[in-house]
Amino acid sequence: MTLRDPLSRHIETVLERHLPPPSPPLTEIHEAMRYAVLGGGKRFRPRLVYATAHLFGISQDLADFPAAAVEFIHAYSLIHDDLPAMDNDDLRRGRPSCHRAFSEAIAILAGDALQAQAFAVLNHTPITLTDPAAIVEATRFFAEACGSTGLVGGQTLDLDPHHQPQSLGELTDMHERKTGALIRAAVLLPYLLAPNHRPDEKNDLDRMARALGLAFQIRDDILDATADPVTLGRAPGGDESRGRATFVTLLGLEEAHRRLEETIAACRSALARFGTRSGILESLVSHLSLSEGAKTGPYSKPQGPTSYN
Ligand code: GRG
Repeated sequence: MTLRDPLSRHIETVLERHLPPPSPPLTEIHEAMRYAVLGGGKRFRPRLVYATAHLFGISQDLADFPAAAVEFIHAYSLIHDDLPAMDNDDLRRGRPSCHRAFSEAIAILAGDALQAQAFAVLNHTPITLTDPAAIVEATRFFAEACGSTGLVGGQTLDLDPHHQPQSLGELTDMHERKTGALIRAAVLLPYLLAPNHRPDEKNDLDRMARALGLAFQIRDDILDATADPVTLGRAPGGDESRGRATFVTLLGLEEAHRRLEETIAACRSALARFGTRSGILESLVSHLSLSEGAKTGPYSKPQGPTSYN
């Protein structure tokens, strides 16, 4: 985890602020929640929230709430994904996964509590900074992204051995839910919360968000097939060894690389109408590139503007 740039430090502070203290009688569950959230991670989703907030000119104070909410959902999904009933992974971010560091029961409950906490935080968005109706709309949208047609639906399809994706279309549909829905929420929540947002800008933003979710997953599949365990923070080749289709198993490595760069280009094209307002968002998009010529490094260490205001 790098804490070098101001935005990284800010994100850690915001996440910490919205987590319950590890004190009796709930010390263990709160420690497990803190372990899962504060134990590293590249913070891609909160960074996306701040980048889109910048695009729509909304304050960091306002963006803090959706930023914490999306990261809490992400942390819960990783805790549950690692459980024996799901992927049964012992390692997450280079450390024992939550159920290994605590118990299975505590890990399940920590995930449950983080999901509730995400919605609590989103609903604490100050009404002095945005319209209460916008908070209601954002909460509804967020619930759909997290629920059985979004994140949970994608995970359900991924775990079903009888319905493994056979085609690129089926694989893309599964990942639009499993990985894409939360990335889309990270992009669209600031738009929904922005006072006086322009409805005519939503289509291009949404097109960008969907392409970004896809690019993120293609990149993750390429890294899973090629990176070493230390870089990954987990055992590589997990999906393939479980017999699951990935963009690499369906397309081959070379074509997966080509699709990744093509999808990143689609993100940039969808952002074109926003001009310089989308500079920080575009820089995050660029960090997903794995091409030799890419000037940027991993998105954990952005080299562009690190604070969005
Ligand atoms: C349990 C409802 C439920 C859903 C789980 C997100 C997910 C669905 C499973 C995670 C499995 C996985 C490795 C998916 C690939 C994409 C992904 C979410 C990678 C991890 O995200 P990063 O790289 O993680 O942003 P860090 O550690 O940086 O936060």
